[in-house]
Amino acid sequence: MAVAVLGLAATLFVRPFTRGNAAAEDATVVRISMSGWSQKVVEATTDEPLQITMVNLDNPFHTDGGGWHNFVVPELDFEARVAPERTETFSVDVSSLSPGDYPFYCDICCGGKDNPFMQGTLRVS
Ligand SMILES: [Cu+2]
Repeated sequence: MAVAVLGLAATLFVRPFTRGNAAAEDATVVRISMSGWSQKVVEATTDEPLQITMVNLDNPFHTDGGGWHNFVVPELDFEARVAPERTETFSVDVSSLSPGDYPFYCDICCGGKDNPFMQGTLRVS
């Protein structure tokens, strides 16, 4: 009983700080803000899905896009959005791609995909 109560207390204590901010252990972590991606090249292999954790550093008071960012891979028709000051981990299935370089970008803010800071390369091997 004591263990259960402690467990519940721990859950209640921890949850507000982790909800929406859980990063998968093996995920590739990229940070995004109005000044661009922390990583211009993200590597993946065709034999396993890319686990990517996107950390949105911006707050909701940005007039351009309200602080939201997204991760778009046009080649895959893939889009994931991350709310201001949140962290999301998602899985990208790259198995349909041939090895090579593919663009990714954020097109919510700052000139979108035409802004060099909002672009990167998905490198598939
Ligand atoms: Cu953005």
